[in-house]
Amino acid sequence: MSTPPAAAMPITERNGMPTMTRPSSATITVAPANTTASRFGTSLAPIADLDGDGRDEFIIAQADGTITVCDRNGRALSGWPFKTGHAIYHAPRIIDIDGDGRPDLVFTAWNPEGVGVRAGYIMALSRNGTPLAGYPKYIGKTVAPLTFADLNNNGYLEMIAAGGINYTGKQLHVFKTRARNHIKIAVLGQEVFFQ
Ligand SMILES: [Ca+2]
Ligand SMILES: [Ca+2]
Repeated sequence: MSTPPAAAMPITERNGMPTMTRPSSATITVAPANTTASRFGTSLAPIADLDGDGRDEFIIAQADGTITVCDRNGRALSGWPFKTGHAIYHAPRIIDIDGDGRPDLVFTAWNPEGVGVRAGYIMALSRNGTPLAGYPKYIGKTVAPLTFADLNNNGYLEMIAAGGINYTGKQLHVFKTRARNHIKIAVLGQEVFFQ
């Protein structure tokens, strides 16, 4: 099911962040899809309305493997934090990876004590902080954020992960997902799709 794309809104930049402005009043700032990890595992916190109340939450990933979702007052939402116990070097991607209409958090983690393919994995969490079916997916040592693209042009995004460092298996992993080939955000209470 899809909704026709809305009329384009002017996109400018403010404080280094892409900003879309409606001529009348409202301005929203959209976090970058990929935020840059430093060697210490810190990164910008993505924002998304995970609980559907119309207000964005902050998603914070720490180098010790803790993912926390906080409301605008800094309070952790129910079900959070989620502790992997393994290093995370980038901010999670917020994407509806299982196609149920609710946003999920997806990221890679490195387990230095893991051997071979168990040294790293992709984890996907529901907005309530529970692992999705089929996760984790073990791909060997991995520290890079995930990339999503519709490689076979079927309307669904494939998930692309670089992994396998110090592992003799595949170095690049591609997984099918149920995420659709568009980005959906809420603007003034209306859903807007960007292809
Ligand atoms: Ca919210
Ligand atoms: Ca979902």
